Amino acid sequence: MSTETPLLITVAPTGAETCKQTHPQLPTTPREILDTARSCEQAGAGLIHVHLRDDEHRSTLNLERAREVVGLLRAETSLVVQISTGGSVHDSFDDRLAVLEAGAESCSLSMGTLNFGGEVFLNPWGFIVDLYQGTQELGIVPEFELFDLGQVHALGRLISEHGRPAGGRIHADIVMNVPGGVPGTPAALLAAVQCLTQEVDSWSATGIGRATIPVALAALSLGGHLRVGMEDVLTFAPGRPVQHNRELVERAAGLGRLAQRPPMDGAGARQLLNVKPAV
Ligand code: KMH
Ligand code: ZN
Repeated sequence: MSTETPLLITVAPTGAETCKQTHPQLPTTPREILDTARSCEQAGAGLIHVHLRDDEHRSTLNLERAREVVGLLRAETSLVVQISTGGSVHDSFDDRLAVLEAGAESCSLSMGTLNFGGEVFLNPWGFIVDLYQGTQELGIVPEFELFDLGQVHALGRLISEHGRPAGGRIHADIVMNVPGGVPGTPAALLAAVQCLTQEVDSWSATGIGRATIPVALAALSLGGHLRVGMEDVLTFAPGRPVQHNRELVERAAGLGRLAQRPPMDGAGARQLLNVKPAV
């Protein structure tokens, strides 16, 4: 990976944890998610990481809702569509596996259990393997979510025991500053990158909350890609809430241009991850 590589910006617009009632600008309905996706695509995003909400704006993995949102995004944007298999900490393993059937070309795949704030995000080894084999069977390109150094190590184990993913490319996302995970510091990012298995083809990083800017700057300087969005950060600057996911994508694109790494579009993201062209 080089610092001359064009920049993949992933937008994670919704997440599972933030409450629509306290953050009305959070996109939760299929229409709002689609409008956000279009706007973020114009601003430089190449991939969208999708969480679903029900009609009451609560986190859900309902398959019908998943198919609706994925179908809209695939029909109306060129973004690579990545469904979250993490869901919320309350979702069952069965529901997290079933969402592979939503028609998305990519999915997230978390590489281990961790404390997640006051809750526990459960990803035992057997479940990781089931999910991974599901992606291989269905031809879905996984993005490996790495929340701490043990999970970075576990990715090497998964690849050596179960082979390469669908599409052949290994792309990881280092998620930093979750209370319970790796801290959101340049030193921790460097440690994680140095521990990645040599087989990793590309990686992005995201810093939760106030780690967003230090992690972005460190990732850019190490040749990594960026994930931004209201799943991860709700404050644009001290005392200034995020108004729209687009402004986070615009900021990431601006940092990328400064680093002489202009953002890649959906077609570029497909090439990077070896995801089939949009139909
Ligand atoms: N909501 C977190 C518990 C993923 O999308 O795959 C898990 C998560 C990871 O957001
Ligand atoms: Zn997520």
